[in-house]
Amino acid sequence: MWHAAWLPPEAFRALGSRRTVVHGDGALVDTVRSEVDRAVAASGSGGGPTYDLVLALDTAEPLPAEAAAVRAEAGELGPEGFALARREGVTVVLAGGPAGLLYGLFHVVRLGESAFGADRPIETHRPWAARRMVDHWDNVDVHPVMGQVERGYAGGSIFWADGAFRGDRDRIRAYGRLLAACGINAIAANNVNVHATEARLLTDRLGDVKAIADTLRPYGIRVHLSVTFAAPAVLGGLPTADPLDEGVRSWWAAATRRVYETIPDFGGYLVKADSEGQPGPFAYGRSHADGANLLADALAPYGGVVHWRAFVYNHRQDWRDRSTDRARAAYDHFAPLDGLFRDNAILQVKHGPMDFQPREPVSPVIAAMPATRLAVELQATQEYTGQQLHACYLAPMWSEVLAFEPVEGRFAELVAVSNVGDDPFWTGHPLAQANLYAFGRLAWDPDADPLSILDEWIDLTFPEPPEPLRQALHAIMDGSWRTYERYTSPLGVGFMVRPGSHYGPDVDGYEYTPWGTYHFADRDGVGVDRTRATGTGFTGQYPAPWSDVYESLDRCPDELLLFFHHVPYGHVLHSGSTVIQHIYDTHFAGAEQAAEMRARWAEAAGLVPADVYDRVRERLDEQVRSAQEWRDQVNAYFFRKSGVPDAEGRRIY
Ligand code: BDP
Repeated sequence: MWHAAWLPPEAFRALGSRRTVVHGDGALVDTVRSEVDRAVAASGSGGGPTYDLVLALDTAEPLPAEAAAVRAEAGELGPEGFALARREGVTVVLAGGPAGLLYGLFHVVRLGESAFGADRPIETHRPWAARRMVDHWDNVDVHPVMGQVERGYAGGSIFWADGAFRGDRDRIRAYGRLLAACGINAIAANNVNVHATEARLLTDRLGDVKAIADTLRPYGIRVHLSVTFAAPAVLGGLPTADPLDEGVRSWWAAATRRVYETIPDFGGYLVKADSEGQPGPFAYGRSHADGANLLADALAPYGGVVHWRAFVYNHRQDWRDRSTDRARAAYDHFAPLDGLFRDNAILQVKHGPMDFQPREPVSPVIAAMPATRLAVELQATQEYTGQQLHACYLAPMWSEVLAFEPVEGRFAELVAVSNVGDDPFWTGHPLAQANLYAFGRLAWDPDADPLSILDEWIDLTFPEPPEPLRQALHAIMDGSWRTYERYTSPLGVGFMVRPGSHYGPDVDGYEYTPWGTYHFADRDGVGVDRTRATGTGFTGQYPAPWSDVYESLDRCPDELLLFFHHVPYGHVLHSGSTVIQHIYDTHFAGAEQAAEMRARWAEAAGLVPADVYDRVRERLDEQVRSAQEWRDQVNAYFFRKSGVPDAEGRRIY
């Protein structure tokens, strides 16, 4: 069995003790009705004598007077929007479409009793992004190195096990509820690295995709599929997968027609091409616009979209050749293609120029492609942020990305790599649930405050939380991303992780490898010179004034200093500390803060279910151990390189 995560029955208490009327028809409205019925049944109250909650589609006829009044004032709600008001003892949710009714219902659940108190003036809610998507890096076959879920830290896949569809529809349905309750409306059901079995999901294994789509549809979630660019060759037996070849174009058209015959509301394709060994258009001398447009054209008749990933770089670099810079790659490949993509091709860009490090600047690609539809990809699965063994609440980082001024308004969709598996707590670390929840809420409203979102998650997950529990959770989670940043690689330099697994420190693990992920530490200094003046020129990929801010040693923010500059250990930061002393101080502080986090969790004993308590406790033990390991290795490494002692005289090994 599995935990109810942020939808335990108690979260529906306020709803369950009401008499509710639902107006409207259709599958999603039926879902709303069944949610209401379930809440009423669980409360055992049978609801009040007269209705005090109206949930209505704005097209429903006739509407009760209260809802008709809201309709008269609500304005355009859109297919997923809703209006909420409370007047004369009746709360009204009026939705522009069935999905909006579902989101309105979950909003009432979030509000709890406060939805039924004093009068509330009419407020309208509409999602910022039309698509709010999670990508599952789930394999159908167990991959010999990556396992069932690539970079998965929460057990097996909820969709696939050992080469087949798991068939556990109850679990998939429960997952759909969780996603809908935080506003997510699309998933990709398989890994972007498409191996032989996964490729066949497009053809003879399409029935499994249909089963997932059918199960998630009642929660307003559309299913997308990762496909291999080589499909016409590997599945269709064609001699080529050249995007301009007529045979290839017809193959994709026919394959896509079959997909839509089977799954009429299929979302579209997700493609990782010419990246880390995946096939792509480069093999045929074609551009990535040619590649993306091929699939976009096949999908267009059905309203489908292709998400084409911008994560394209050379992973076989010569580390001795300092002229290449992996950070530049996505921009160099894609910025010249701006304006060449079809309307239903969406370029999916990782939020940073490298690869989901705990601290990176925002990718310059996002500001460079005004004539292209863009999605920003975040990583909920904690590949580089503690692998769901460490508590690391990522929403504050994501908020910073979303608020970065040059990219605001430049992209229209958010995607997260999923952190979910078949673990009873869904995410391995129970507190990692908050990352998935927060992702959905930020995709709905990027301006939402990450700490308020955390409160929402706390209230839903541990209904009516005692104040000490709320405080302990905030003490542990609010600053956990910055704490993680403190005890791992310093000042934005990244990648001091163990190669392959990406867990734990290995200070030089990637330094002399082909992956393009270097820190260049020597006896004099550390950091990557990405300036135009003397370095790789990466700073020039940003618009002004950011290109100048990052170029300038004086103006570059401390936390990104080593991402953009190679500096001596004695370089003085804006904070007043030297780089070397900052490294020592933050690593001692980060490890201490991890220990404090563990101490605070003791306050939650008896206030959360015992298995949740124990699981979090175990993981905090590991976090404390691992943070000390990071501290000791990073500090010892820089002490030995630099020979500079710690000003505080603390022990460095
Ligand atoms: C990297 C992961 C790798 C993924 C790749 C990607 O290490 O497993 O396949 O990203 O995003 O972070 O395609």
